[in-house]
Amino acid sequence: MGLSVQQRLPPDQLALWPAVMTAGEAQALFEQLLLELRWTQPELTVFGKSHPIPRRQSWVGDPEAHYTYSSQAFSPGPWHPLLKDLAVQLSGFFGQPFNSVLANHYRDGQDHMGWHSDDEPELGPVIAMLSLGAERELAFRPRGGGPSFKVSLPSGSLLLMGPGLQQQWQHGLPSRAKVADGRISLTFRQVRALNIGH
Ligand SMILES: O=C(O)CCC(=O)C(=O)O
Repeated sequence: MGLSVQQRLPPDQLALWPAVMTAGEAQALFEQLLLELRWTQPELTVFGKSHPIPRRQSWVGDPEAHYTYSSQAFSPGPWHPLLKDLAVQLSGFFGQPFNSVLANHYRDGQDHMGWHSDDEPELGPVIAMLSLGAERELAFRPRGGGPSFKVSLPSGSLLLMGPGLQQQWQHGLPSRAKVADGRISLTFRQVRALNIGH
Protein backbone atom coordinates (compact mmCIF):
# COMPACT_ATOMS: atom_id res chain seq x y z
CA MET A 1 0.00 0.00 0.00
CA GLY A 2 1.13 3.53 -0.68
CA LEU A 3 1.44 6.00 2.12
CA SER A 4 -0.25 9.35 1.94
CA VAL A 5 2.54 11.89 2.13
CA GLN A 6 0.40 14.97 2.43
CA GLN A 7 -2.87 15.04 4.29
CA ARG A 8 -4.41 17.65 2.02
CA LEU A 9 -3.97 15.37 -0.98
CA PRO A 10 -5.79 12.08 -1.45
CA PRO A 11 -3.47 9.06 -1.81
CA ASP A 12 -4.54 8.50 -5.42
CA GLN A 13 -3.05 11.96 -6.20
CA LEU A 14 0.19 11.68 -4.21
CA ALA A 15 1.56 8.58 -2.53
CA LEU A 16 5.02 7.44 -1.50
CA TRP A 17 6.37 3.91 -1.14
CA PRO A 18 9.59 4.59 0.82
CA ALA A 19 11.43 1.36 -0.08
CA VAL A 20 10.41 -0.62 -3.16
CA MET A 21 13.95 -2.03 -3.38
CA THR A 22 16.85 -2.50 -0.96
CA ALA A 23 19.53 0.18 -0.55
CA GLY A 24 22.01 -2.16 -2.29
CA GLU A 25 19.69 -2.74 -5.27
CA ALA A 26 19.00 0.99 -5.61
CA GLN A 27 22.72 1.82 -5.53
CA ALA A 28 23.56 -0.88 -8.10
CA LEU A 29 20.81 0.41 -10.43
CA PHE A 30 22.04 4.00 -9.95
CA GLU A 31 25.59 3.02 -10.94
CA GLN A 32 24.53 0.95 -13.93
CA LEU A 33 22.20 3.63 -15.34
CA LEU A 34 24.82 6.32 -14.76
CA LEU A 35 27.17 4.38 -17.03
CA GLU A 36 24.74 2.99 -19.57
CA LEU A 37 22.14 5.68 -20.32
CA ARG A 38 22.96 8.32 -22.94
CA TRP A 39 22.87 11.50 -20.85
CA THR A 40 22.40 14.92 -22.44
CA GLN A 41 22.25 18.46 -21.11
CA PRO A 42 20.01 20.34 -23.54
CA GLU A 43 19.76 24.14 -23.61
CA LEU A 44 16.54 25.91 -22.71
CA THR A 45 15.75 29.44 -23.82
CA VAL A 46 14.49 31.72 -21.04
CA PHE A 47 13.74 35.38 -21.84
CA GLY A 48 15.64 35.04 -25.14
CA LYS A 49 18.81 33.59 -23.55
CA SER A 50 19.94 29.98 -23.83
CA HIS A 51 21.11 28.11 -20.74
CA PRO A 52 22.02 24.44 -20.27
CA ILE A 53 19.48 22.80 -17.98
CA PRO A 54 20.86 22.47 -14.42
CA ARG A 55 21.00 18.64 -14.54
CA ARG A 56 21.41 15.90 -17.15
CA GLN A 57 18.62 13.87 -18.67
CA SER A 58 17.92 10.86 -20.82
CA TRP A 59 14.61 10.17 -22.54
CA VAL A 60 13.84 6.58 -23.54
CA GLY A 61 10.70 4.79 -24.62
CA ASP A 62 8.57 3.47 -27.43
CA PRO A 63 9.46 5.17 -30.75
CA GLU A 64 6.12 6.98 -31.02
CA ALA A 65 6.40 8.55 -27.56
CA HIS A 66 7.38 12.04 -28.79
CA TYR A 67 7.15 14.69 -26.14
CA THR A 68 7.33 18.47 -26.01
CA TYR A 69 8.72 20.24 -22.95
CA SER A 70 9.31 24.00 -22.71
CA SER A 71 8.69 24.27 -26.48
CA GLN A 72 11.36 21.63 -27.25
CA ALA A 73 10.54 18.36 -28.96
CA PHE A 74 12.13 15.22 -27.53
CA SER A 75 12.29 11.89 -29.32
CA PRO A 76 12.89 8.91 -27.09
CA GLY A 77 16.03 6.83 -27.35
CA PRO A 78 15.73 3.04 -27.35
CA TRP A 79 14.71 1.32 -24.12
CA HIS A 80 17.39 0.25 -21.70
CA PRO A 81 16.31 -3.33 -20.81
CA LEU A 82 16.21 -2.58 -17.07
CA LEU A 83 13.96 0.44 -17.64
CA LYS A 84 11.69 -1.57 -19.92
CA ASP A 85 11.35 -4.24 -17.19
CA LEU A 86 10.50 -1.60 -14.59
CA ALA A 87 7.99 0.06 -16.96
CA VAL A 88 6.22 -3.27 -17.48
CA GLN A 89 6.09 -3.94 -13.72
CA LEU A 90 4.86 -0.43 -12.89
CA SER A 91 2.29 -0.49 -15.70
CA GLY A 92 0.84 -3.68 -14.21
CA PHE A 93 0.94 -2.33 -10.66
CA PHE A 94 -0.73 0.99 -11.42
CA GLY A 95 -2.87 -0.17 -14.37
CA GLN A 96 -1.27 2.53 -16.57
CA PRO A 97 0.45 1.92 -19.92
CA PHE A 98 3.78 3.66 -19.21
CA ASN A 99 5.52 3.85 -22.61
CA SER A 100 8.47 6.11 -21.79
CA VAL A 101 10.81 7.31 -19.05
CA LEU A 102 12.42 10.67 -18.54
CA ALA A 103 15.51 10.00 -16.42
CA ASN A 104 17.02 12.99 -14.59
CA HIS A 105 20.57 12.97 -13.27
CA TYR A 106 21.44 15.50 -10.55
CA ARG A 107 25.24 15.35 -10.29
CA ASP A 108 25.24 16.94 -6.82
CA GLY A 109 23.13 19.29 -4.72
CA GLN A 110 23.71 22.20 -7.12
CA ASP A 111 21.75 20.44 -9.85
CA HIS A 112 18.04 21.06 -9.57
CA MET A 113 14.71 21.42 -11.38
CA GLY A 114 12.58 24.57 -11.30
CA TRP A 115 8.86 24.84 -10.55
CA HIS A 116 6.70 23.26 -13.24
CA SER A 117 3.69 21.04 -13.89
CA ASP A 118 3.84 18.06 -16.20
CA ASP A 119 0.54 19.01 -17.80
CA GLU A 120 1.36 18.82 -21.52
CA PRO A 121 -1.70 17.58 -23.44
CA GLU A 122 0.08 14.47 -24.73
CA LEU A 123 0.94 13.25 -21.22
CA GLY A 124 -1.17 10.63 -19.50
CA PRO A 125 -2.55 11.55 -16.05
CA VAL A 126 -0.20 9.41 -13.95
CA ILE A 127 3.57 9.71 -13.39
CA ALA A 128 5.45 7.16 -11.28
CA MET A 129 8.90 8.25 -10.10
CA LEU A 130 11.65 5.99 -8.76
CA SER A 131 14.48 7.76 -6.87
CA LEU A 132 18.05 6.40 -6.75
CA GLY A 133 21.09 7.79 -4.95
CA ALA A 134 21.23 10.90 -2.78
CA GLU A 135 18.05 11.69 -0.85
CA ARG A 136 16.52 14.97 -2.06
CA GLU A 137 13.27 16.83 -1.41
CA LEU A 138 10.57 17.43 -3.98
CA ALA A 139 8.61 20.61 -3.29
CA PHE A 140 4.95 21.17 -4.19
CA ARG A 141 3.00 24.42 -4.33
CA PRO A 142 -0.61 25.05 -5.37
CA ARG A 143 -0.89 26.62 -8.83
CA GLY A 144 -3.40 29.11 -7.48
CA GLY A 145 -1.05 30.25 -4.68
CA GLY A 146 -0.83 29.03 -1.10
CA PRO A 147 1.61 27.25 1.19
CA SER A 148 4.10 24.78 -0.27
CA PHE A 149 5.23 21.47 1.22
CA LYS A 150 8.12 19.10 0.62
CA VAL A 151 8.41 15.35 0.31
CA SER A 152 11.75 13.57 1.05
CA LEU A 153 12.63 10.96 -1.54
CA PRO A 154 14.99 8.28 -0.23
CA SER A 155 16.98 6.03 -2.56
CA GLY A 156 14.76 3.15 -3.65
CA SER A 157 11.49 5.05 -3.07
CA LEU A 158 8.58 5.27 -5.49
CA LEU A 159 6.38 8.35 -5.72
CA LEU A 160 3.02 8.32 -7.47
CA MET A 161 1.73 11.58 -8.94
CA GLY A 162 -1.85 10.76 -9.87
CA PRO A 163 -4.75 12.20 -11.87
CA GLY A 164 -5.47 15.90 -11.34
CA LEU A 165 -2.22 16.64 -9.47
CA GLN A 166 -0.51 18.44 -12.36
CA GLN A 167 -3.55 20.65 -12.99
CA GLN A 168 -3.64 21.82 -9.36
CA TRP A 169 -0.01 21.77 -8.24
CA GLN A 170 3.48 22.66 -9.45
CA HIS A 171 6.53 20.75 -8.29
CA GLY A 172 10.28 21.36 -8.34
CA LEU A 173 13.52 19.97 -6.93
CA PRO A 174 15.37 22.77 -5.07
CA SER A 175 19.18 22.82 -4.99
CA ARG A 176 20.82 21.70 -1.74
CA ALA A 177 24.34 23.08 -1.27
CA LYS A 178 25.31 20.40 1.27
CA VAL A 179 24.47 17.39 -0.91
CA ALA A 180 27.67 16.08 -2.53
CA ASP A 181 26.33 12.86 -4.04
CA GLY A 182 24.41 12.25 -7.22
CA ARG A 183 20.77 11.28 -7.68
CA ILE A 184 18.83 9.78 -10.56
CA SER A 185 15.06 10.04 -10.81
CA LEU A 186 13.22 7.80 -13.26
CA THR A 187 9.89 9.33 -14.21
CA PHE A 188 7.67 6.75 -15.92
CA ARG A 189 5.13 8.38 -18.20
CA GLN A 190 2.50 7.65 -20.76
CA VAL A 191 2.85 9.77 -23.90
CA ARG A 192 -0.26 9.59 -26.04
CA ALA A 193 -0.49 10.39 -29.74
CA LEU A 194 -2.17 13.77 -30.11
CA ASN A 195 -5.08 14.02 -32.50
CA ILE A 196 -4.01 17.19 -34.30
CA GLY A 197 -6.30 18.13 -37.16
CA HIS A 198 -8.29 15.52 -39.05
O1 LIG B 1 13.73 14.46 -10.05
C1 LIG B 1 12.72 14.79 -9.45
O2 LIG B 1 12.52 14.50 -8.28
C2 LIG B 1 11.69 15.62 -10.15
C3 LIG B 1 11.53 15.25 -11.59
C4 LIG B 1 10.46 16.04 -12.26
O3 LIG B 1 9.87 16.91 -11.70
C5 LIG B 1 10.16 15.76 -13.65
O4 LIG B 1 10.82 14.91 -14.29
O5 LIG B 1 9.19 16.37 -14.14
